[in-house]
Amino acid sequence: MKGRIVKGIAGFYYVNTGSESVYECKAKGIFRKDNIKPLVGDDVDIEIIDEEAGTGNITKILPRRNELIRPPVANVDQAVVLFAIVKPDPNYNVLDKFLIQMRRNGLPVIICFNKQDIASKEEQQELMDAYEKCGYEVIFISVHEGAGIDRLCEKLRGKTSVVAGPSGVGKSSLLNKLHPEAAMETGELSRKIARGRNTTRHSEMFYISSLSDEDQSTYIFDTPGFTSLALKDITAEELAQYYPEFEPYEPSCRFRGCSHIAEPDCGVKTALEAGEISRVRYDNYKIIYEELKNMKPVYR
Ligand SMILES: Nc1nc2c(ncn2[C@@H]2O[C@H](COP(=O)(O)OP(=O)(O)OP(=O)(O)O)[C@@H](O)[C@H]2O)c(=O)[nH]1
Ligand SMILES: [Mg+2]
Ligand SMILES: [Zn+2]
Repeated sequence: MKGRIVKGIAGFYYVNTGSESVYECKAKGIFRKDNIKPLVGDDVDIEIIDEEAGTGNITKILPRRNELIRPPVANVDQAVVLFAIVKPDPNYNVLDKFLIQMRRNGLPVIICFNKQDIASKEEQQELMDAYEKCGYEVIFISVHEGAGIDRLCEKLRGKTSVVAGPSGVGKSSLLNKLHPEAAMETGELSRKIARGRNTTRHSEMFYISSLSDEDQSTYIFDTPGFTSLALKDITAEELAQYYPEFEPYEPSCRFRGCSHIAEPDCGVKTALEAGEISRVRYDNYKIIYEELKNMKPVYR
C-alpha cells in the first residue's frame, strides 16, 4: 500500500494512506537494505502488520523530488522562512544562511516576518530595506491579528510548503491559524528559554483543507525551531552567487571572480557605498565569507 510519512518520532513513522488512515510503521528493512533514513514527506510503500492496531512496516521509500537536511523533510515545493520582527529579534546570520541553504537546494523561498502587532514601523522598515532586494517575496504578518495572512495563503495554495525558522517565532501558531484541527502546542518565549528547548520537537505534515479543493491539495509542514545553522557543501568563493542583489553590479568589478571583500574597483562595494545594496546584508556576507574561509575543507 502507498502512503506518505506525516510524522516521525523515535523510530516510528506515521504513514497516511489516504483519507483518515494513518499507520504507525517501523522502517527496519529499509535501513538494512538501502541504508536510508525515512523523512517526513516521503512517499513510501508499506505492508500492513496489524490492520486493527494500525501498525505496519515501511518496505520502500519512493524517489524523492528533493530533501532538506535542516529541517529534515522531503518532497516540498517551497519554504516559508519564518522569523519574528521582534521577540525574538531576528538573527541575520542565521536568516541569511537559511536563504543560502534553500537556494542551494533549489527551493523557492518566501520570507515571512511575524508579530507585526508588537513591532514598530522602524523595526519593520529595517527588515524591508535589507530583504526587499534579495530576490525573495517578503511578507509581514501577524498571526495573532491576522494581518498579511490572506496574502501568505495565496502563496501556499496548491503547494507543499515547509515552515522553518527559529524557536518562538510562531510557526506552530501559524499552522494552528491555517488549520485549527492541527492543535499544535505553542509556547511563550520566556517559558521556552526557561525550559531550554523548543515547543515543537518533531516535524509534522498537515493537509490544509481550507486551502484545498478537488483540483489542488495544500500541505504545510510544521518543524522544530533552530538556533544556528552550519553551511555545508559551499565554499567562500561560491558565496556571492547566493546574493542575487550583487549580480547587477558584478560586471563592474575589475577582477573576474571578485570576492567583493578587499579587491579594488569592486562594483558591489561601490553599490554598497551608494546605498543600493543593504549594509546589513553585505556585512553579514563578509562574516559568512570569513566563516567559510576558516572552515576545514570537506570532501564533496
Ligand atoms: N505578539 C504576537 N505573538 C505571537 C504571534 N504569533 C505567535 N506568537 C506567540 O509567540 C510564541 C511562540 O509561538 P509558537 O507558535 O510556539 O512558536 P514556534 O515557532 O512554533 O516555536 P518552536 O515550536 O519552539 O519552534 C507564543 O507565545 C505565541 O502566542 C503574533 O502574531 N503576535
Ligand atoms: Mg512550534
Ligand atoms: Zn567585487
